Amino acid sequence: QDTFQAPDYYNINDLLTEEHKLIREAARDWVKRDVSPIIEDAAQKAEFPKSIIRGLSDIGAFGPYIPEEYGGAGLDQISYGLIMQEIERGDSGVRSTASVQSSLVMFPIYAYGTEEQKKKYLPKLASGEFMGSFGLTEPNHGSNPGGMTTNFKDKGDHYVLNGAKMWISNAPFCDIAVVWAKNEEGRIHGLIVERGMEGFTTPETHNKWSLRASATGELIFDDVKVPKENLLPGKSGLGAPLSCLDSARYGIAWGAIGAAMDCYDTALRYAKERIQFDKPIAAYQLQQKKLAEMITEITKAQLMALRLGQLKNEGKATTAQISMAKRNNVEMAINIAREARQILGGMGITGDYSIMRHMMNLESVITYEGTHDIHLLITGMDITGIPAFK
Ligand code: TGC
Ligand code: FAD
Repeated sequence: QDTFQAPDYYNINDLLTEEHKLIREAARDWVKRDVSPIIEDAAQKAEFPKSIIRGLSDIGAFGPYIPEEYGGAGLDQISYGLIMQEIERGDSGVRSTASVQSSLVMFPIYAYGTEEQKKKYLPKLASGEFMGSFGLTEPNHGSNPGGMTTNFKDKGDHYVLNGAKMWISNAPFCDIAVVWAKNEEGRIHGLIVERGMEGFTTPETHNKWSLRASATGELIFDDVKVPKENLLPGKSGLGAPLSCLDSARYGIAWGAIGAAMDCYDTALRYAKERIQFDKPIAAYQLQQKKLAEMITEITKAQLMALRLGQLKNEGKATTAQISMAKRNNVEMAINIAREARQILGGMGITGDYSIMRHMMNLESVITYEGTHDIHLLITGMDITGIPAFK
């Protein structure tokens, strides 16, 4: 049974609206009921549990901030963050699926698509009838997506797409992919590629020790004919995919708090119950130091995420502010997972507890959506005005 109790040391709850709390409770209840009982088995088997797609849609995790007229939940950015926090409390892989669907597939179609594209795809993505993936990373271009070689040529009434994307969440089962590719002038555009188009394949990536309950794969394009109406006309250049990353990275800044809260809650409970040398291990200063530092770091991360959410609601959050929160909160979560695992001793390495799964998942979270190093360099560039990437 999932007995999770969310830590809220600074009464951050009081800063939320009634709507925020209702949305968070609905997501929390759903994770307890439908995710926690099945997720360890899915991770052990390295299978994405498709049974949760409907529930993700029901709690508003597919397009939380996309307007209701397109099937989204029409919520604010803090609600979006709270949903991501609760889902990642269950598992980072489940949050990945929601992040990709919302911020990397629905957002670019909503922001840069035509009215026809929005009507055709967004309601089906919001309901989970269509699942999407986002192809930016390539085998030879990860941190440097601007160097991509995937390309499309204008053939009169259609485009022909060639190339390959790697490390793509949801790829093995996606119905559509938002793919970033260069035209003949080398300008980056987004194209909607549909499963079934000839020459489009999505082989799964196996043998992952991280994010095992999320399906990862490649997107391979071998002379794929893409109708011209599938190009996203609203924005081109590297800034178009990077703007989608802003939204997903913001969600991760909240999501990581969920994983950290779960590790802390599990470790605190265990420390109070586990007796060694005739006392609960929570009575020893070394364990208290770990737990006290965890709750301090969680509280700082919660405040950072909430303030960032307020800035996002006002349309004022910058890319660099989002990078700082993603970087800080994921590192916070991975450190807490490692400390919490130690508090559980040998039990910490088993699947009877969620901590080791969170710890392994967070190795992906600290790498994708911009590595820990890249986010540090984004902060460095912002404060000095000098890009140190190249
Ligand atoms: P740079 O020259 O800095 O920028 C190119 C153009 O883009 C503009 N721009 C942005 N526009 C909107 N939003 C942003 N956040 C933007 N950041 C930059 C910029 O102004 C410029 O515009 P213009 O008009 O001057 O051309 O680009 P660069 O090539 O030097 O690269 C900068 C760098 C390294 C920060 C960027 O490439 C980067 O962020 N790299 C990391 C790649 C990354 O995060 N990939 C993620 C792939 S998706 C993923 O991981 C999904 S996991 C999903 C899950 O399961 O949750
Ligand atoms: P590299 O870019 O090769 O980096 C290797 C190391 O070099 C890192 O430590 C990095 O920080 C460092 N480094 C690179 N450049 C610099 C520099 N300029 N200065 C200092 N250090 C540097 N991508 C998508 O497009 N869509 C997805 O859905 C998606 N899902 C993913 C799911 C998973 C499970 C994983 C693991 C990845 C996913 N990615 C996805 C890809 C992810 O975004 C990339 O892995 C990430 O951007 C890093 O690229 P890379 O793996 O090629 O590493």
